[in-house]
Order: sequence, then C-alpha cells, then structure tokens
Amino acid sequence: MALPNKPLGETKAVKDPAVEELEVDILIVGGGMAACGTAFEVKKWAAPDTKILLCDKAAMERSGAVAQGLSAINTYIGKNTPDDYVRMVRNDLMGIVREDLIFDLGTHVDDSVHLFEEWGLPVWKKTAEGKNLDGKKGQAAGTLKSGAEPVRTGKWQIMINGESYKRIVAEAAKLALGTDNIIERCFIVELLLDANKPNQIAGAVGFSVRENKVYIIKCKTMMVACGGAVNIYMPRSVGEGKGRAWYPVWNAGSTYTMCMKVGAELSMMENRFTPARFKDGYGPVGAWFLLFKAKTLNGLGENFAASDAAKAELEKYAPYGTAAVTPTCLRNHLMLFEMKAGRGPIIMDTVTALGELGKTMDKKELKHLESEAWEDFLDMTCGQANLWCAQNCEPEKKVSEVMPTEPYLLGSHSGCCGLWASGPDAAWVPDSYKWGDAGKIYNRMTTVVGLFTAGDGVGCSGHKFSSGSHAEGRITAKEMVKFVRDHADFKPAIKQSAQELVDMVYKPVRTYLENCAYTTAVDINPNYIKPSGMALRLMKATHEYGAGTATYYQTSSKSLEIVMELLETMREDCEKLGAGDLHELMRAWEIYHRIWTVEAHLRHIQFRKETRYPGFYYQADYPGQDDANWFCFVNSKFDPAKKEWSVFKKDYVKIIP
Ligand code: SFD
Ligand code: AMP
Repeated sequence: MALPNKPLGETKAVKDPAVEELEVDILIVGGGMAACGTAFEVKKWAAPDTKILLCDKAAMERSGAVAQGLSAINTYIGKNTPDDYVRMVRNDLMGIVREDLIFDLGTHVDDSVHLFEEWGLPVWKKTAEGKNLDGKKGQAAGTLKSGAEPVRTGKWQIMINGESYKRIVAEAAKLALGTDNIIERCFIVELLLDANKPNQIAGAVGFSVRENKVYIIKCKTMMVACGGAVNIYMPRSVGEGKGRAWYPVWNAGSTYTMCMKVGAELSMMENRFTPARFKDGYGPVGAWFLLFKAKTLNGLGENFAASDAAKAELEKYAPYGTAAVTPTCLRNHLMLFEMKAGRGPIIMDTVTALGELGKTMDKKELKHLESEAWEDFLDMTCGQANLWCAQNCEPEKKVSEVMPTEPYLLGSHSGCCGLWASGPDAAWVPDSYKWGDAGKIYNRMTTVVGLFTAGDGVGCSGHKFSSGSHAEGRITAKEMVKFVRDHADFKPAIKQSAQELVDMVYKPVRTYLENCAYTTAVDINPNYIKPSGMALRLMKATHEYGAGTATYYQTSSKSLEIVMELLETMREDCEKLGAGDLHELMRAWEIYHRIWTVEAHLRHIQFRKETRYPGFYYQADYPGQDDANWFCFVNSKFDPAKKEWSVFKKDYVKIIP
C-alpha cells in the first residue's frame, strides 16, 4: 500500500523500530520496468492461493529509470528477426554475450510493447506518404498489433510520447497484483539464505523509509530487479548541478550487492556504460543521431567520425569496429581520441540537422519539428530542456556540446554487467547456459536456488532497454510460479533471529543516537561517518584510480591495487555509518550497496587482462583486445560462508551464426 507523502522534513529515526514479519510464496524486490512486468504477469499463472508481495523503495508510478518518462522504446523487433537482434547486440558489446538470453528476449519483447500501447501509451506512426504522426494522431492511425507502422529511428527503436510511460506501466502492474500486495517506500537491505538448505533463498529484510519499521519477509522464491548502479563515480555535475546524472540516481547497485552477498555469481561486471550525452544536462543523443540525423563535429568543425584517422582507429577493432553500425564504446573511443588530441570539445550540430530536415517542410511542420526536439528532452530528461532555457539555447539556432558521462553499471541498456542467469529450457541452449534445481531448469534463475533477476540484473544481454526489461520480468514471473509449484513442500527458514536482523538494519541509527550529543554539529563526529561523507570518499577513489573521468577512463594495475585497498577500508568504516533520520538510513544502506558493487566492477577489470571496451575504459597495462586469451566471460562469486571472493573465466558459446 502507498503511504502518503511525508510532511515537511525527514522522519527522525528511533532506536527500536516496529517489526513486521511476513511470509509469502513469491517476493518481488523492486518496482521498475522489470518488476512491473513480473507484477503484471504473475497472477495469470499462479494458483489462486499463492501469496505474492512486491516491495519498492519508492512509489511505483515514478520509480526507477523510467521515472521521468522516455521518448523512445529502443527494442521493438517488428519486421526484424530475433536472430538479427542477437547479431546487433553481439556486435555492440564486442562479441561476448549470452545469445540464448538475447534470442529468448527477442521472441517476447514485442508483446510488452503491444500491451503498453493497449494501456494508453501513444506510439508514433508512419503514414503511407512517409509522414510522422505523433500523439493522438498516432493513436488514431491504429495499433502496432493491428499492423500500423511505427516511426523507426534506427533499425530497433520506435518513437513514443512517453512522459507518462512509467505511470501507465505501473498502473497495469498495480491493477494486476492488487495494491494490498505491494509495499512502497520499503528499502530492501539484504537477502536471506535458508537455514537448512544450502545456497537456497528464503527471504529478505528491509525497512520503511516513511515509518520506523523493519520488514522481515520469508519467501519460497524471489526476483530482485533493483536496477543498475549510479553515483559510484564522481559525476560530472558538481556544485549547483549536483544530483543530475543520466541514469537514475536512486539506483544504488542493490541488485548486484544483495545477490552477490548471498553467493550469486556475477558476470561481465567489468562492462560499464559511459554514454555520450548532452553536456551538463545529460540529454540522451539517440533521437538526435537517428531521428534528426545530426552529426557530431570536433572543435575544429570537422566530421571526425568520417575521417581516415577514425577509420584506421576503428579497423583496429574489426570486425566490430568495421561493422555497419559502430559499437557504442567505439563511438565514445573516437570522441575521446579527438578530445585527447586537443581537437575537442565535441559538438552536436543541431542547427544543420534541423535546417536540413526543415528544407522540405512548411511553416507549421517546421514548428512541429522544433517542438519534437524539445519534447524529446521534456519527456525523459527535463533538466536538459531547462538547461537549454537557462543557456538561451534554441537548438535550431545554437549547437550543443556532447560529452561521455561518468561510468554507470547496468545490464539492460548499452552495457551488459549483471548476474549469471540461466537461459531457457530448450534443446538449442548449451548445457553450460542452463540450470535450476532438482532436475528442473528455471529460466533467469541466478546460481542461488530460488533467486531470479531481470532487467539491469541479468548480465551478458544488454540492449533490452525499457521494453525488454518488462518482457524479461514477465518471463521471470512464469518461472517463479513454476518454482513454487515444484517446491510446494519447501518451508523457508531464516538463520538469524528477528532481533539480530533489526540490530543489523538499524545499526547506523543506533550509532548516531549513541554519539550525536558528543559534538555541536551533527554531521561532524569522531564516532561516526555520515553517508554523504562516505559517498564523497567513494567517488574520489573511483574517480582517480578506477578509470573515472579524471583520467579519461584509464586505469592501470597499480591504480587498481590502490583503489582496492581504499575500498577495503571503506567497507570496514561502513561499520561506523551514522543515520539520524529514515532518509539518511536509506542513504547509509545505499552507499554500502554502492561500495560492494563498485568493488565487484574493479575486481573484474583487474582480472580481465585486456581492453575489451575502449571508450568505456582502458587498462593501460593491457591495451588492445586479446582474443586468444580473453574471448570469454569473466565471472565472480563471493562465498557468503567463507567471506572470500573468486574471479574466473567462463566459456563463450556462439549460437547464432
Ligand atoms: O534515451 C529498490 N532507458 C531507455 N529505454 C528505452 O526503451 N528507451 C530509451 O529511450 C531509453 N533511454 C533512457 C533509459 C533510462 C534513462 C534513465 C534515461 C533514458 C534518462 C533504459 C530503461 O529505462 C531501462 O533499461 C529499464 O528501466 C531497466 O529496468 P529495471 O527494472 O531493470 O530497472 P528500473 O526501471 O530502474 O527499476 C528499478 C527499481 O528498483 C527499485 N529499487 N526497491 C527496493 N529495495 C531496494 N534496495 C531498491 N533499489 C532500487 C527502484 O525504486 C525501481 O522501482 S535513452 O537514454 O536511450
Ligand atoms: P541513446 O539515446 O544514446 O541512449 O541511444 C538510444 C538508442 O539509439 C540506442 O539503441 C542506441 O544504441 C542507439 N544509438 C544512439 N546513437 C547512435 C548512433 N550514432 N548510431 C547508431 N545507433 C545509435
């Protein structure tokens, strides 16, 4: 159930919160695109007496990456084929991907897009004369399902009027699951293994960010879809602009940390995403490149991507670099190449692009085109539109700078880090790619029995985007229902007592309350560190040593050694986090999740002795790709009993020619 918005100020934390203990069959952690897919689908397959619960740290209508809305759905297969979709993803991610997961997604994703349209999301349509119809006109032109043509920008992307995208998707999820089965403003802190069955999930513990209350939830099976990780590196926006990032600032790596801490295997955590974005406002570039056909120029006004030097650079990374569409990391690499050579900054030539398109338009159509340029940002990154206003920028008259952002970790956009998840139960899927429990295979289950994930959580299969994350959540729903049916006798038991769990979750509050009277300024105290201080400490370390923007995304073996030591101290010092109110308690757990996640990221970079993704990061001691030794996945596992990490190789299997 949704709790009302808080009154002015944050709710003070108390030493002893109320405790609510719940037991369900299926627990959904997260309320974003993937979790909404699960919530929408799950009851259709479950027996009527199945107990299901969803916990979201925020309010589903505006939680996760789609909170502000979107202007495009980046994965719609339409007249393309799932095989081709696999080839596109494989090329963009420099060859090493899980083709089973990608193909499986490609066969399901369009159904989610058709549902979004049915629920009221306006999808742009193309007329027989090649004109674009958006808004109500697009809706009146018929649905995609009935055969109407979408407005394609690239081969895979379609345009929408998507300011209310997340509200629409959340409404359907809530209606299907029932609001009594949803707890909003509930931050899940840790997952809990079963007391009797090794490596099996049995529950989770979290707390309300609106009331002093801890939730202890037992379950037979669970999916964790808490998105990716943002603010793990120093953002480019500081001071007045602080708080802006491209990916959602409120996703703190909870998916990766919580799952890895119970022993789930991670894969490709070295793969990060540093997208090229409009400078300072973080406006996405896709619509500008693909819909408005804009070009980027270097500081000398040259179309550097078409130069001979760029071609030679791309040839070094053949066959990816020489493919028809240059992979995202290599597009960044070319930008960085220019900037490092002193030919920056990089400019998005909005003026020429709109001028060219406008040549064949009448006055009314031209006005509409200009409004589309604004709406692209107003629908998904309104801060960028604000910045244009603040800088007197009319894109048809004044160009804008673009810049690669600080690194993010994610598995659903143009990156592919995440959990090592089982593929579907099909003969064409290699044995090493599918697993489950007691002789059954469970698609999208992690290596912990009963623990599933989707969206940003599933590794090695990027380019799912919003639609694919929703579809993957729906796939997971069916598998969890199957798991519950197959494990009808399983009685989850939690090792820790309720008191131990409450003490763990509220430790930062206790530390604060016991020590805050010692100093006059509550933020400065020798006995605790506030989460905001810890966040700055983390960002400084990753920024300088972990291939942040400070070094043009370059790191080295020595730098990695240093940052690892810093991270270890940070983890130790997290014992002394202090939180005076519930918001700060959330911040304390977020920074804890971020530290673990970024440590996994850097451990993977340390292990992979090559530079597989130039433009995303550079390992200076191992420049270039080394297919002979590294054409494989890198996986890692934290052993919860021994408290030890291991990092190792996993074979890549090519499925689609
Ligand atoms: O323009 C806890 N994305 C785009 N997708 C598209 O299809 N088209 C686009 O146009 C895309 N672009 C884009 C995109 C994202 C953003 C931020 C911008 C632009 C500005 C990507 C998609 O949005 C993304 O792929 C999916 O949303 C991923 O789905 P999912 O479910 O994996 O993550 P989520 O939606 O962020 O949801 C996370 C949920 O977890 C909750 N949560 N709950 C409980 N306890 C915890 N500890 C929790 N931690 C997090 C969150 O509240 C949220 O509900 S463009 O750039 O290309
Ligand atoms: P972005 O706005 O950068 O997140 O990109 C949105 C979509 O467009 C994603 O599917 C990208 O892979 C794709 N895209 C963005 N820029 C380009 C480009 N220059 N060439 C081809 N595809 C692109």
